[in-house]
Amino acid sequence: MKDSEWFGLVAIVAAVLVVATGALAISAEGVAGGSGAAPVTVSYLNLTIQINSTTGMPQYTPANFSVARGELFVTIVDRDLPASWAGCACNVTGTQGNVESVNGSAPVSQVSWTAVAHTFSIPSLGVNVLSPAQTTVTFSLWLNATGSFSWMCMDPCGSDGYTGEPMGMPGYMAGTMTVV
Ligand SMILES: [Cu+2]
Repeated sequence: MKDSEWFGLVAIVAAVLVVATGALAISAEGVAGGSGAAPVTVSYLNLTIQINSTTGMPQYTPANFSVARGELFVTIVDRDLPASWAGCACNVTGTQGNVESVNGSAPVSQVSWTAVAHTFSIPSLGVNVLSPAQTTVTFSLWLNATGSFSWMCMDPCGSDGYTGEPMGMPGYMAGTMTVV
């Protein structure tokens, strides 16, 4: 091998190493959600929807909660009855894969409007999850930013549809998710 060929080979190997190192750095950032080498934080949130025995209105518990930035696994246990929301497009959005699971089902991107009782929606994050009556819903969110995010139920579950209680009522069908 001539000297010029040898130097050429060394240059090619060096270039390949540079490219490979760059790819590793990119994938490590991807796994950590763009925050360098920091480990991914995984947290869990359990929400229940049941009829408040005093007011007789369906209520999310808890309504105000804190979660960690990173990957969040959410479970909603819905003990209410269906609302027969005829205007519902009932598409799942903003969750990982834009899907949810109902009673442990394979992931679904849509739920029948005849089954839905409430939603868990965070408009500022594009999140919309349908909660069918008498089911357990599971889904996951990727939370990139800290801060306070308002959530609400978009299903007209109020006494007179969209405006009556408990629609929009803090502590019942609306609240704040704080990401720390
Ligand atoms: Cu509701």
